[in-house]
Amino acid sequence: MDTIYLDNAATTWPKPPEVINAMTEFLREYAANPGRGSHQMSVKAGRVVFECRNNLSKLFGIKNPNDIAFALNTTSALNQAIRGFVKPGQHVISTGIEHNSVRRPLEYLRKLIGIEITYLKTDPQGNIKLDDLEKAIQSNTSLVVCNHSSNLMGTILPVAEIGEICRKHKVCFLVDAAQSAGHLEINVEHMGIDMLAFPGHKGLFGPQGTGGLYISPDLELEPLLLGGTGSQSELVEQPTVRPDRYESGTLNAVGIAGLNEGVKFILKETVKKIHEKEWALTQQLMKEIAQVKGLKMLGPELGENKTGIVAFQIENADSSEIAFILDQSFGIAVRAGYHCTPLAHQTAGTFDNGAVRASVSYFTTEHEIEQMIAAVKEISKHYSR
Ligand code: ALA
Repeated sequence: MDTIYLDNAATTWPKPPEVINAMTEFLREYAANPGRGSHQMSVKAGRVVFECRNNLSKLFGIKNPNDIAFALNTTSALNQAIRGFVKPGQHVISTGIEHNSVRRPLEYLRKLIGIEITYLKTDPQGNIKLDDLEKAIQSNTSLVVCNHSSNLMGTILPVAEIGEICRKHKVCFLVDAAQSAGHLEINVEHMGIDMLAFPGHKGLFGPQGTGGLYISPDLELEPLLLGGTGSQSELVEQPTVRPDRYESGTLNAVGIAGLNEGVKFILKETVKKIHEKEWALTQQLMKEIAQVKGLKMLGPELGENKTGIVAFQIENADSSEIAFILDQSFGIAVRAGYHCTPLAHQTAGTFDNGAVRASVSYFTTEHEIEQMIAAVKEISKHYSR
């Protein structure tokens, strides 16, 4: 049985063949240390890292590629951003649909250095009111941090409008692009984004262990990691030069070689086309499973804009059990439970039992969605009373 892979919000699969080829070529022909030696292999490894930074800059409207620091994933990028920026006594605003990768660093700082946090009220579909944001800003507010799209519901937050409010009040704006990079248009200049944390292994089609953080040239963060940067080795202190300041230790250059091809693939296909296809697939799935008795769908209604995520609960059924049956009996991979976002589950009213989440990618086919629909209909029969 071929796997029908609907867990793309966690990690996209399959990857474009170019990604795999570039990684194989890197390992076979020039897997030396980038930015460390002056020999030809090292220079070639450094070049692919440089090229990837350039392509990411094109994708996100970033002027200087050196303002991007590579990271292991969105979580490490968010930790660098939050823990490197927020100071004792400051106030941070976030929302009721954040991932633990935002919530936990914030709560850690609350305990450690006494920061204040406001989570904006969020409706059950995951929407915030911009008015509430304006009202929540205090004289000591230094940062607004939110996701661009919810990893539970696919809800899209109005980041350009939030960015405008942040600019007006001179508050720094950090966006968690875990579910939007490669899926939705992002332009840090036009959207007023000061820091952008993004994964490589999701919408950008890179391998796991890749991602990054854009840091506006106007900001100076406390680096989370200190150590070898391959530059200014004579200094006792961490260099200030970018991106080295935020990239201690050998980079995952083989992963970045793959990510580079993933980003090139997106630039070629266009984010618009990718989003349109993913949205159409969610609509196909939502339209059909909405008719299943006892099924509760989370997030935006049919016809509304969203990313490629469809989460649901079936009455009388445990979400993990549904995911297990989908996998074992139908060969369909989804993710169930709390998706590292208890906040969003509280907002959606599914904190009791979690939810089943199906997430599509550009490579998902209509036929695969038809099979998912048939499976959900079949499984639900066993739970209807
Ligand atoms: N944060 C990822 C997800 O939503 C892993 O599944």
